[in-house]
Amino acid sequence: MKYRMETEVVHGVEQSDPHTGALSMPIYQTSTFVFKNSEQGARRFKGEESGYIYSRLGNPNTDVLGKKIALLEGYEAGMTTGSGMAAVANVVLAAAGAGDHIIVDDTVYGGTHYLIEEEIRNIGIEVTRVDASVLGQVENAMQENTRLIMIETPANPTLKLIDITGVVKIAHQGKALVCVDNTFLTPFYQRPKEFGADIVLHSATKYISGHGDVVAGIIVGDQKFINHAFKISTHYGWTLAPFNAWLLLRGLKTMGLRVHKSQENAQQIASWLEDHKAVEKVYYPFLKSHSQYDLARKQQSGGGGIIAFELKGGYEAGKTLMDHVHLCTLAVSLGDCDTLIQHPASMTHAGMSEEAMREAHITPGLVRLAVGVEHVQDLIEDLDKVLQKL
Ligand code: LCS
Repeated sequence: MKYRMETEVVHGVEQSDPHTGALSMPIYQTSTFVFKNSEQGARRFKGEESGYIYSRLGNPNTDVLGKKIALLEGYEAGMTTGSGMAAVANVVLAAAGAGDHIIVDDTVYGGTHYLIEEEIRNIGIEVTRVDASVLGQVENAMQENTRLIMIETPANPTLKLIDITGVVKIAHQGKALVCVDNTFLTPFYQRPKEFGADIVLHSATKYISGHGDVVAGIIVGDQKFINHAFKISTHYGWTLAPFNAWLLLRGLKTMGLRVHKSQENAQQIASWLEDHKAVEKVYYPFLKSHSQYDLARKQQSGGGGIIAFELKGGYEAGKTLMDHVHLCTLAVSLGDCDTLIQHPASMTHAGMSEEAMREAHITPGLVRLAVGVEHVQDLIEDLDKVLQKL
């Protein structure tokens, strides 16, 4: 990176239109691209000439977005997918096939949990779930045929952290790649590449978009891995639409402003919640009370915008809070300008068995707050009004 992150999100990777000089990249809303003649068509299909063919196989908007996130995360190459879940599936399929083994942390986004349990196991990929915050468990799970270790740090929704350096060391003693889902922190607050991770993925639906109007995914890694993963994407066809890529490029320009504001708000709200009588425990990486505070300080440059907290009143208190806040919007997702609140036990993780929920450390009174960019005092007053009555 030539400049600091706040500058690169605006300027990194040329986007202006060479034909008209338009500063904002045009939306290449096209399914196909015209060849000058049959010779050119043949050369492009054979890979002898660079250029576009058909938007599932590449489009200027998606290409620039992939390159831009690769730049921010410090990797050689990047690609986009139609959703964060497509990115997760794409990484697994690019790293492992039938007969291979993968290790997945026990606390991952609910959708990732279901993908692994209900699809990936069924296609003959062996899976071991571990608590990857305990490195001994990762070490014990390693096999000759382990090809991938998949982690989220901080994990959704408990904000458990995983020592990326430690996991990478174990993986690279064998033949496994490490993929970090960096959705929660973005490259602003954590760059897994600096700790040796091979692949980073994002649900770009979150902070990269920032406005709650797109579903999208990103994968970055070395050129060889991305070439292979991209080929898989062209086969499955989970391509990101050009307009959605354009919205993400637009959202990216303000990402610095948004993530810093959201983090500043989150740090204040987390400290305030810690002293509240209705709250049993607050989980926020940059609170000294977080059991992995030292690790947070080592591998993160900020605490991020997501807080989890445990209500003394358990499940019922969680539901009451959901039903009575006004400014904090009752919705899943995160990373938007709007503050979003959700209660995993009755919402995102409601379909999980009690045992799976216990394994993922989802307790009945756990609340997740994805802090937005509003005035922090308004958010505190909105929460306090309900918490006082619990
Ligand atoms: N990875 C993480 C860490 C996520 O939080 C999500 C979605 C995904 C991957 C999947 O991305 P998507 O396909 O939705 O773009 N997380 C959500 C959440 O916490 N609530 O709603 C969606």
